[in-house]
Amino acid sequence: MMESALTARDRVGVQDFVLLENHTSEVAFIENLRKRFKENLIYTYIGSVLVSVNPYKDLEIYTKQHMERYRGVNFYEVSPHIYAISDNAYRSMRTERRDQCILISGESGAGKTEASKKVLQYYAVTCPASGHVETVKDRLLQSNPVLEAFGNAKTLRNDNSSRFGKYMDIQFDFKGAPVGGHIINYLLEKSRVVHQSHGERNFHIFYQLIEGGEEDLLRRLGLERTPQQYQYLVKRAIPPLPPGGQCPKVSSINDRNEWKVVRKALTVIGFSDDEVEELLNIIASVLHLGNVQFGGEDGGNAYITTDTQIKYLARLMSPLNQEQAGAARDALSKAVYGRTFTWLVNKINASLAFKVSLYYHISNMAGSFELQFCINYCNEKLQQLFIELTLKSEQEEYEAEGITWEPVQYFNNKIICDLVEEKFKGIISILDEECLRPGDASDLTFLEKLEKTLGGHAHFVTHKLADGKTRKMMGREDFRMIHYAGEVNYNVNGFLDKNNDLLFRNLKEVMCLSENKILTQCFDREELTDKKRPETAATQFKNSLAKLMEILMSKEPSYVRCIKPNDAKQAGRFDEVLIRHQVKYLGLMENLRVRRAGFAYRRRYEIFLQRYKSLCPDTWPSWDGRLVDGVSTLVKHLGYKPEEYKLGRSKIFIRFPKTLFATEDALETRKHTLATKLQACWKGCR
Ligand code: AOV
Repeated sequence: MMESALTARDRVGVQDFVLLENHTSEVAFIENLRKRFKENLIYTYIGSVLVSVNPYKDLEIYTKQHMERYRGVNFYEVSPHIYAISDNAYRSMRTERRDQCILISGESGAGKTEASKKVLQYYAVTCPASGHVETVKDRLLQSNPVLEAFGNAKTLRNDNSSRFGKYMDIQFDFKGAPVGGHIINYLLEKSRVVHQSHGERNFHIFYQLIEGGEEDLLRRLGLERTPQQYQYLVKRAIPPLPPGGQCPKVSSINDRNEWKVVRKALTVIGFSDDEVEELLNIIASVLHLGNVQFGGEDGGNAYITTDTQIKYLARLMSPLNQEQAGAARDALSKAVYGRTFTWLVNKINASLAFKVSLYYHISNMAGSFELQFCINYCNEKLQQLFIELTLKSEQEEYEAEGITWEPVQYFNNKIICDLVEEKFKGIISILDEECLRPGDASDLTFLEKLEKTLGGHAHFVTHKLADGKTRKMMGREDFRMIHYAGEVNYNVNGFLDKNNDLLFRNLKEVMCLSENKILTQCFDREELTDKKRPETAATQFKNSLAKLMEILMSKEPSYVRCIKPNDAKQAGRFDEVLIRHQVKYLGLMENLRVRRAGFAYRRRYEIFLQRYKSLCPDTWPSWDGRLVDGVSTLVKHLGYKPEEYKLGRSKIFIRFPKTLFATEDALETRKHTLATKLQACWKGCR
């Protein structure tokens, strides 16, 4: 027997959270997510926002047939899908001629990278192509494995975690064919090059090269096929320091196969064999550099204990003590790797750039950043943008439809953004001030300054209480921020160093003298003569974030909010505590509240009429008059009360889900009765 609409809703929940009976209840929200997750329905909308729960298993929902199903179809007519978001953005770009962006957010392992790949694949398959466009499509797709090899690593939370922030533009010509692309990278986690936490790995490329590199290539690079040989890959514990990653093999990763994929991708993107060799030379040098060990002389100066050919290091580093020499070596490795990564991104960009007179962008942004502080600051900014734009688009729609706007109360997190970025008295300004101050500046003097300037701020807390007493449960080296998503403690240790991100001048000089063409591009001689102090890491990040916000504000956004269902990376496990936390931190309840403040449901007249016209004798089988009159006749016949709906210029707005459900149920009943009648008739005929 056919399942009624009511029982189907009981089983699989609603496909748009705005249709939840009790939209302010977090319990109902999570219950709906759970129902759908159990049925492998990983996607649900909040209006036009897509919420996605990582299934941790391959679902049969990304085939060519699925892509076709979403192509050119109205957003709400098919079940929620990343393809619907992709298609909708593409069509808005073409019909409204406005740049679009798709913003993907969520915590590590929630599925951001996968989602962005699905968007790319959708465009690669469904968009028209002509002439050189095929190569652009290929290059766009092939840029992924390359960036992942150099920018992703196994972490405890995700076997393929992006350790950098990514923003990608795809440019389309007036026919809607992708003709170019541009990638901006943010804050690569460089510290991973020299150290990884237990159970984590360095960037994939190191293992791929060692496992997959051809014999003669490895010989030229002086590499052995054993990761255990390399300090940066498997660090022995040197007391008091704990051991490093210790995790060269991961069951879910096949480095040898990946090597082949990456090597081929480099060629497709347009790297010559010589360039590839130079690139790999740098990767190998970093490994060799990591194996340079220092001992301590009686006088305290370092000497190199490892017998390698890198003699210059000895000369350069001998004025340093053992610890300083090690730190200088690591700083060099980080700088070399970090700059090479940026070079790689620029190189990919150059290969994607095509001059076209008319183009639009569809962009997406995913990622994780070096400093937790920067990640949280970025999230705070994105949340601000999100609420502003959601409110704005609601308001615009009401205005366009001629319906009075009912103001919505919401929490504006500007106060927290200001706390971080405001000139002179924001945390970044104070940090920079300490970094520039000669003399006794340290992480602790930075904390003191924060206390002096920000003590008493509603979103900033340290262990010091106003009356001079100390707050229990808080470390003396910590400050706490009350983010919109919750409280986070930050330990100030290392803040100054990471922000300064300094590299000894003489090491820079050596790099400039290198014969490796990539390195000479990465280390510009002008840098040596430039008297100006380079911008600090936090300020660089603040500025690039401001630029990003500007770009995003100029586009029409779509949102994908990714949720990680459990920490074990297991299929079918729905960990409620973890999910509740993410629902909060992604601001989903607030988003739903804004979206539901006025009307739960809205549809264009023709779509509404088409779906429900059979429920009224006056509109069935067709309505010849004006659409708005047809809808009006229909809903009056269905018994809608005046306070339950409004008629705009092109759409009907329905205030409560129950009104719509009653109509849906009526439709199901009618279909069912019709089917029974037909069956009876059929039997009669036989
Ligand atoms: P992330 O991008 O959000 O983390 P990923 O996109 O790398 O997370 O997803 C983590 C893993 O979850 C992937 O490697 C897949 O195994 C699985 N996964 C994610 N989405 C899907 C899906 N739609 N279908 C099947 N499996 C999926 V990070 O880059 O760590 O912030 O830095």
